[in-house]
Amino acid sequence: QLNQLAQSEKLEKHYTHLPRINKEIVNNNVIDIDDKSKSKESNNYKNEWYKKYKNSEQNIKKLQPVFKTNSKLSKDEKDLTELGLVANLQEKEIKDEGYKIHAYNVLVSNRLSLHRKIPDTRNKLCGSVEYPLKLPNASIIICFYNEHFNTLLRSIHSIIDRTPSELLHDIILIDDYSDIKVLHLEIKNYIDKNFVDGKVKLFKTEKREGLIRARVFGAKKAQGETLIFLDSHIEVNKDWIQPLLGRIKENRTNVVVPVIDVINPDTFAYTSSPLVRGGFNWGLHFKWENLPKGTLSKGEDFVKPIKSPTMAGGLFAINRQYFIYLGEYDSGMNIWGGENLEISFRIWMCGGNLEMLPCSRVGHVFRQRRPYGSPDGQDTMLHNSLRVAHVWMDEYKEYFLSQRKEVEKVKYGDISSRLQLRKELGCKSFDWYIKNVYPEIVLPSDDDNRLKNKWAALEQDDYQPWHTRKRNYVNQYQIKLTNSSLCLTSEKDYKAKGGLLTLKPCMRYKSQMWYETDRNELVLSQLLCLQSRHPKPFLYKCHEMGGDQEWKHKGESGS
Ligand code: UD2
Ligand code: MN
Repeated sequence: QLNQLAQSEKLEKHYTHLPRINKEIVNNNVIDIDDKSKSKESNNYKNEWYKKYKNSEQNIKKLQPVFKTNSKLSKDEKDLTELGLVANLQEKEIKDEGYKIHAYNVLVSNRLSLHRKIPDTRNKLCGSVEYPLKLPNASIIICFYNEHFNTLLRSIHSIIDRTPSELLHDIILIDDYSDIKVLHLEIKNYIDKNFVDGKVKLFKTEKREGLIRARVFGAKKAQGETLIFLDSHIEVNKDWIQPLLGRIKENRTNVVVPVIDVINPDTFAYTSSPLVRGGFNWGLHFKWENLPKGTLSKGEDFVKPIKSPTMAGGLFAINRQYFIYLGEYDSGMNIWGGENLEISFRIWMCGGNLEMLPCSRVGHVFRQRRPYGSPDGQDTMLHNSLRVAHVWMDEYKEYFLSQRKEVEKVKYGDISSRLQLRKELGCKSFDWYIKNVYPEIVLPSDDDNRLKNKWAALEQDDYQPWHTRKRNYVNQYQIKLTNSSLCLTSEKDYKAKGGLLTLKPCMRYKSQMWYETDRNELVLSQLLCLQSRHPKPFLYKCHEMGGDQEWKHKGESGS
């Protein structure tokens, strides 16, 4: 019976994973399974192995999986489960498949509560900010395409758990014609069972529209005074909505975004993001950017609205009428990309105001790759960016076009209605936008050196927050006081934040070995950064923003 099973395709797949797991568990006990598995007899061998261990109490115990998720297994498979094999392997499959389809760890997501607690990442001062008693309500629009069930549900529950119900008009889910057909049904069932007040609504597009048209489709279903767009893999944080609605109440032309915290795609750990603003480069990629010097000089600056030249795109709040007045989105744009810069330029150039609100925090799963393409294989980012350039960028569009010679022949569709919109709204020029909203941007005509850096940045899709990117170490050394044999050493525990630094004989202690990173930081034990502060430097959490954690070598000698 087992032999039969082993031949079935499914188990074959399972068996191929066996050696790796066994090696860990059986551990030198009898045999090196990894080696044998490479031999021609590996299948026989595995069966032998299987028989041998099937009845070993001791090993069965060791092989117990962390948990079992196999209500659907056949009886034979259940036998294997007793051995701890199938469940483990199933988990591996779930995880691998999950990465393929969603580009994040669904296994971890499945294990987490749909109501899990997340750290309150706001500045302490946010707790004492007061908002008007009567805030406008919101329709929250979430479009999804093949989203992972539990992750989507956690997004919804986090909203319901952390939004005052009188402010939540409804949550409008738009299934953008997901290929995973059961998804729609499962969500519908879940909604019918769990959200009986009818505040969570589910719609489906008639064909795959892409996130831009799907959002417009959703906005047309909405009746709330404001619209809040969110991605389908997010968790909102404490009191996230009040700052957004408060600011829109002050003036309907305020379009506001929360700080986007990071949900790690592999671990689902929720961490705080630093205060940065949105910019872009001439490849028309969104990028995060340091705040202009002096923006955060007083305590209160950490809770005040911060003007941002662009938004990342996924998460923002806007008065519903104003969204319509401003021309919704460019529905000639396909699937993904470019709409974030388009709406940002449009907001600024046509009389609006785009801001980030530090006291509103929403976590987002930043994945390393986008797990889907466009049905017809179009490079939608390029297609959409061409529309942005031709409608909004006036003479500045040359900076974009000249970089990508191959784009001359690329068709980008009819843009006449968007040009018309620009005229009707009486929008300002792109030159005005650059000079007044984003004067810090480096123009290609600026000096050579800056140009070089800029070119390097061009191809990069830059929306991953800086601090989640891998830190690259370029060097490791001791820091020696000139003409002495004393080295910069962290006192006591090098893991202690705020730790003091002293000079001690150079001994290559762990507390003396500094890593230099490609961002000119000096990191001790791959953990804490050297930060300058009067009257002497100390160790602090790496904030990845340069400034007081940026150290440069002097002149030719490099000292
Ligand atoms: C970022 C934005 C995203 C969007 C995009 C540029 C954040 C956190 N995310 O990329 O919102 O502005 O830049 O276009 O700022 N979706 C559909 N139909 C599709 C494809 C995607 O409904 O055909 C959904 C998808 O399930 C998700 C949302 O649109 O909920 C955004 O897609 P994404 O998460 O792949 O985009 P992201 O975060 O990489
Ligand atoms: Mn996203």
